[in-house]
Amino acid sequence: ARHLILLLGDQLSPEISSLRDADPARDHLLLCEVMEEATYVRHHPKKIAFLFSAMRHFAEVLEAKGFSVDYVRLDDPDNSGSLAGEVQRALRRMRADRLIATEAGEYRLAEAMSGWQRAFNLPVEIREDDRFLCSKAEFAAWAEGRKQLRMEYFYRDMRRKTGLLMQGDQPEGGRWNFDADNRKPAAQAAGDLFSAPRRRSIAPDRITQEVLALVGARFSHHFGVLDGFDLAVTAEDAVRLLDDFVTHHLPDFGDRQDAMLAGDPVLSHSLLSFYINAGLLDPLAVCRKVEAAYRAGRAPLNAAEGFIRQIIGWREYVRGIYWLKMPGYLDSNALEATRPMPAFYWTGETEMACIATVVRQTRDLAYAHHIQRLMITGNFALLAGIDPQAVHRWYLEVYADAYEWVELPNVIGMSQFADGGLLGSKPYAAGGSYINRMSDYCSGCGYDVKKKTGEGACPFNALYWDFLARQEARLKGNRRLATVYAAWGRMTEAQQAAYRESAAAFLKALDALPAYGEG
Ligand code: FAD
Ligand code: DLZ
Ligand code: SF4
Repeated sequence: ARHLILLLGDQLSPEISSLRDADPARDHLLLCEVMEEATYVRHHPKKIAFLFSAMRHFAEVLEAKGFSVDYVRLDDPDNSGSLAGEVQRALRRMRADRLIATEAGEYRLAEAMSGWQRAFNLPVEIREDDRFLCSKAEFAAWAEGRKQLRMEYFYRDMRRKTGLLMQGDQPEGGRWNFDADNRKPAAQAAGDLFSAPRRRSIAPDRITQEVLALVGARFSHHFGVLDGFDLAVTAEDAVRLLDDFVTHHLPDFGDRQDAMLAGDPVLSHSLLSFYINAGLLDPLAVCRKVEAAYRAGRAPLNAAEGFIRQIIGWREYVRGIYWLKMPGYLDSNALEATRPMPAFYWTGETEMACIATVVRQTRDLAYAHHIQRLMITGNFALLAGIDPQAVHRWYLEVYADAYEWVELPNVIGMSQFADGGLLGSKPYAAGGSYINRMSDYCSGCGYDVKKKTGEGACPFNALYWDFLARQEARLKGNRRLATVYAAWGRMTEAQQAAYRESAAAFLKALDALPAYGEG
C-alpha cells in the first residue's frame, strides 16, 4: 500500500501526526504552493514569502530524511491553483491508495478536506493535530456545563497538566498569575530599552531570495512591504531566535508587555508567533526553555509566568473557543456594528499618530505586538463601530502569524466583543488617556490627548464615551463597567452632549472619506 501524505503550509513539524508512521520506502509526501491559499484573503507579501520559503526548506529537511517529496511551486506550469487540484494530480501520478493528512487549522479548509474521501474515491485519513496541549475534545469537556469560559481557570489546568512552573500541586511563587507586576506604563517600561541588544536578523538565503522574487512578482498588489524580509524560515534559525529572546529579552518581557513606543515596534516581545504557528517551533518546548531560564535565575517569575501564560493559556484557549463555536462564531456581531473599514487601515494616512504608527509598522513588518493590535487598531474599530467581519478579514490579511483559528477569537471575541462576552468579561475599550499612559504616540500627534471634546481633541476621548452611551442597553449590566457608567451618569447633560456631538462629527467626517481603493 502506498500512501500520499499531504503537509499544509502551517504543518512544518517533523513530529506532525501525519508523518508519525510514514515510511520513506513506501510513502510520498506532498507540499504545494497554491493561489487558492495565498489569496483567500490578500495576505501580506511577507506572510506568503515566509510560508513558501519555510515550506521549501522543510521539503529539503524531509528529503534529507530519505522521503520522496513532491513539491509543487506556485509557478509550476501544471499547478492547478488549489489544494484539492494538487492532491488529485498527485494521487494520479503516484497511484496512492490512501491519503493521509493532519487536520487543517482553519474551519474553511477542514470542511473542504472532509469531502475529499468522496471526491477522490479513496480512503482519506485525517489525523488530529497533536501539536496543541489541549485537544478539541478535551476543551469541549472542560467547557461543558460551565456558565463562563474564563481563560484563567483553563490556564491553571494547563499548568497542572504540563507541570510548568509548579511546585507539586501548587503554583510556583504561591500565585498563578503575576500580571499585577507587569503592565508598566511607557515611561517606566522603556528604561534602558535602547541599550538592549538588537534583534538578530536572518539574511535571506538562495531559496528565500527565489521566493522573494516570486512573491514580489505575483503579490505586489497586496497590502504590505516585502523589502527587508528577515524572518527565520528553518527550525534551526527559529531556535536561534528563541535562544536570543530567552537570553536578552525575556527578563524584561513582563515589565514591557503592555507598553508601546514609536521608536521600537518590538520592545521585549518574543517575535515567535510566526514560527510557533507554522510548526517550526514546538510551543511546549518553547515554554520549557523559558521555565529553565527562570529556574536558573536568568529571568524573573513575573516574566516567565506571563510568557508561559500567553502560550499554554491564551493560545490554547482561543483555539479551543474557535473549534467549540465555529462555524457560527464567524458571524458574531453582538454589538451590531456595521461601519466599513476606513481606508487608513491600509494607507496609514490619518492624523491619529497612534493608528498611523501601528498601520505603517504593520505594513512594513507584518507584525504588531499584542497591545498595539488590541488597544490601537482594535480599540479604534470597537469604538467606531466597525463591522467585525471586516475587522477580522483585515487582521487575517496583515499579520504574518495570522491563521483564522487564533486570529478570529482574538478579533471577534477579545478585541471587538462581538461574541457578547464569551471570551472576555468586558470590552477592551479605552480613551486617549490610556494610550497616552502606555505609549509615547501622543507627543507626536496633531490631536491633543488632554482635550476632551471639540476642535483638535483626541478622537478616542469622545469616541470612548459615545461608544459606552450607544451601547448602554447592552453593557450597563456588566459589573466590570459599573464604575465607568457611574462616571458617565455623574456628568452634566451638557458634558454628555459635548462628547456625543464631538463623536458624531468625527464619525461623519470618517464616513465621508473615500473607501480604500477609491483613490
Ligand atoms: P509575545 O508577546 O512574545 O507572546 C508570546 C507568544 O504567546 C506568542 O508568540 C503567541 O504564540 C502567544 N500569544 C500571546 N498572546 C496571544 C493571544 N492573545 N492569543 C494566542 N496566542 C497568544 N496571535 C497570533 O498568533 N495570530 C494572530 O492572527 C493573532 N491575531 C490577533 C488579533 C488581535 C486583535 C489581538 C488582540 C491579538 C492577536 N494575536 C494573534 C495574539 C498576539 O497579539 C500575538 O500572538 C502576538 O502579538 C505575537 O507576537 P509575539 O510572538 O512577539 O508575542
Ligand atoms: C497561509 C497559507 C498560504 C499563504 N499559502 C499556502 C500554500 O500555498 N499552501 C499550503 O499548503 N498552505 C498555505 N497556507 C496555509 C494554509 O492556508 C493553512 O494550512 C490553513 O489556513 C489552515 O491553518
Ligand atoms: Fe492617538 Fe489621541 Fe494620542 Fe493622537 S492624541 S496619538 S489620536 S491617543
